[in-house]
Order: sequence, then structure tokens, then C-alpha cells
Amino acid sequence: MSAVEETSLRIANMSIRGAGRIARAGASAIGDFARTYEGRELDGFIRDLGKAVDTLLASRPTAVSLWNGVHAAIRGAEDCTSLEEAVSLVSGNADRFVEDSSKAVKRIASIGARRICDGDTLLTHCNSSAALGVIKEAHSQGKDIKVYATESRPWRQGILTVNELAEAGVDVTLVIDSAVRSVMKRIDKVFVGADTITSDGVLINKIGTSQLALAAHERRVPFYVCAETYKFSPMTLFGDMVVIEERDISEVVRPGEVPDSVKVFNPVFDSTPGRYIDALITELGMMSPGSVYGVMAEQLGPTVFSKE
Ligand code: RUB
Repeated sequence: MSAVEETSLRIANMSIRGAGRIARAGASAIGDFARTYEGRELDGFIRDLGKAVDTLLASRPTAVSLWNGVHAAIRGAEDCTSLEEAVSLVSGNADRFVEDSSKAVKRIASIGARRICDGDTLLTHCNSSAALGVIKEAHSQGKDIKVYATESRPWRQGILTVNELAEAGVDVTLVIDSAVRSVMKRIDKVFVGADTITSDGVLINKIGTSQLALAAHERRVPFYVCAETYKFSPMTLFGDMVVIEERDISEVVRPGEVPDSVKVFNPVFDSTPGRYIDALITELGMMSPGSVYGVMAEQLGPTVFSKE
């Protein structure tokens, strides 16, 4: 099995998970593909690079970070005039994406931590490195905080979250997903991550995120989304809908637990409209969901629509 196939498999089976991590893994796999390429022709390299991209992107459909990471790695390859130039460009692009992505998570931590006050009780969902970076930074600054973390069925990424926070010395309480509305009366601020943010400011994140947002909205609890700007989806600018991944029913019920006639629906992400989001915390600073279009249009350049 090639390294690209192996990375793709590890993303599909969730050994590598979380939007930032899968983006970095995808970009690194493309960088490794370029560095270890054994062919001698530029045309063959470009063709095989395209196949590697398709293999990686087939692994998980929802997080646009993977698409952005992989495309950042291959940017400009088709304009190269020699194999050596293409290999060096792609491997350099991949390394830069991984480095910039890690820096973005740190910058988000430092910006977001300013929103956390001494004595705050926070709620988080699933296992987001961007959101946990913010919380751990506030804790390391000496702020006295408490955190509630949801279990996040069916994969129970909340177990990773409580372990990570406990290891950092944070006072953390695990709750089941259906306790969210009930615990909201104890919460001062909610911090979650993002898999994708659309051009009109809709958040796509772990299933259940939208119910945290609704419950927070009901009690006027600020709801913050911690997201690197490579979680912004350029495809949505062109009208594409985000594909919500549905995973195998074996993640929800054990074999024989329910009759075969019972259908099981296992969507793993949901959508939260921008009106329930107080702010996005990005490496470019705090912004409103309504600012996403402008940031994306600027990143893509003024001729983006005329290129179609
Ligand atoms: C993970 C999830 C996380 C985002 C952001 O889902 O929804 O909130 O990916 O994570 P899954 P990060 O476990 O299904 O991949 O901030 O680490 O990019």
C-alpha cells in the first residue's frame, strides 16, 4: 500500500481525525509523495499527483480543510517546466501548509484566550484542537476556569477532550450530549471548532454542535467558533452544498441489537446558521460569520469569478 493510500485509510477509519489534523496529514502525504516519486517524466508526475489527490479527498467528504490542505500542496505544479521543479514546489508547499496551519492554531489560542475571564465556566463539544488550544492557553495564563465537555456520540471524542484537558490540569466535567441544554445554565461561554464554514457564514461541525448553539442562544451565552481560515470553503462561494458525511450504522448499534427492519441514520456533522454564532476566532483575528465572504474573496483574488 502506498503512503498516500495509507494516509487516506487512516483518515477514513478515524485514526487521524479532526479537521486540522486531516488537513495537515493530507498535505504531508502529498509532500511525501512528491519527495519519494520514482518516475522520470513531468507528465507522469502530474498525472500520478492527480490520482494521489483524488485518493486523499475520497477519505472523508465534509471537512474542507482536507481539500484546502491538499490543494495548497499542489498549487502551481501544473505550471512547472521540469520534474525537479515540480517535486521541489510541491514538497515546499506541503511543508509550508503544515507549518502555517500549526502557527494558525497557536495564534487562535492566544486571540481566543483573551475572551476567557477568570472564573468562567466553558462548554466545548467533540475534540477540536483549535478550541482546546484556546481553553488550555487561558488555563496556562493562570485563569481559574471550569470546562464541561460533551461525550460526542457515537465516536466519543469527548473522552479525548477530557483526557487532554485533565492532563493540562484543567477542571473538567464530562456530560452526555443530551445534557447540553440542562447544563447551559452553568455556562458562561461556548467554544467549538469547525470542519467547514460556508461563504455565507454557516458552521459545519460535529453532529450536535447546532444544539449547543441553540441552547446557548436561548440563554444568551456567547457561542464562539475557533477556526483556521482554511476551514472556509471556496466551493460554497460557487454555490456548492457541503456534503454531510454519513458513517456506518455499526458505530451506533451493535450487530443483532435491533431488528434488520430498523433503519439507522448516522450523520456525523450538522449545520449551525451564522445568526447563532457570536464570533469566529481565526488566525486573522475575531470576525463575524458575515465576514467570511470578504476574507474568502480576498484570498482567492479579484478574478476568481471571471476564471470560470
Ligand atoms: C471533529 C470535529 C472537530 C473539528 C475541528 O470531528 O468535528 O470539532 O474537526 O477540529 P471528527 P480541529 O472527530 O469526526 O473528525 O479544531 O482539531 O480542526
